[in-house]
Amino acid sequence: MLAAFLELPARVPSPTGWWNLLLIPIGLLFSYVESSVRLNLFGGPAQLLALICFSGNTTQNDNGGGMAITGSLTTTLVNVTFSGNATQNGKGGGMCNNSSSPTLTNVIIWGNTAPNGLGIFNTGSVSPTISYSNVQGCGGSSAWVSARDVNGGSNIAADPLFIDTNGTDNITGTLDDNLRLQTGSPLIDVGNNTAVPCSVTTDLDGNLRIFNSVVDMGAYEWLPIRVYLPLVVR
Ligand SMILES: [Ca+2]
Ligand SMILES: [Ca+2]
Ligand SMILES: [Ca+2]
Repeated sequence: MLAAFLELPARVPSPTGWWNLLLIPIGLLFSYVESSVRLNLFGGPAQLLALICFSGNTTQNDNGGGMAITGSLTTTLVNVTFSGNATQNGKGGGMCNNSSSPTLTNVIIWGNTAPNGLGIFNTGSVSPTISYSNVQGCGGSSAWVSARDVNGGSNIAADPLFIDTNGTDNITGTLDDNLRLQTGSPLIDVGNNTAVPCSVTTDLDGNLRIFNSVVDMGAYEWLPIRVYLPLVVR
């Protein structure tokens, strides 16, 4: 069980954009990374990353367009979304695990680009465990294709049906990017509730984290759109 967050999200500047930063007892939690700078984790205390969208992060020559984890630290990712990240000449458009074996649950890695290792690139002695997640190209748990990632079960490989990955400005990595799930997304109600830290009660929008009894994959929980017709009084 994880203790409650110490602070509500606070916007802090990154070298070229901004991050929302949460502090939790076991380390730093970045709730949103949206800049041209990817997140790098090097050693240090155990890290929990939850309710995060990595979108539009790029690197020229390094591995891991969205983030890179280096060293033998304990990293847990829960309900994190990687989309629209890229490495131009490296490997792993979404993330790179270098001598580190994170645990991924309820995670989406979709629509990231790299010359090699489309979503995840592993190097060194690593064996990330992935479960209840949607990873592009993984084949799903029933037809697992990755020799380096451990299939923890209940994984799928399906178009997430994001609402609009690059938003109304059609530019990936800006504030209007919409990585919420459309109605009918195969990622709705297929996550693992027990992986959600008890201190995480809302999604990235501040809505209920678990709606319809089962948590969705990714940083956002799908909610039905409720339309209320205007009341006409005669
Ligand atoms: Ca945009
Ligand atoms: Ca668009
Ligand atoms: Ca749900």
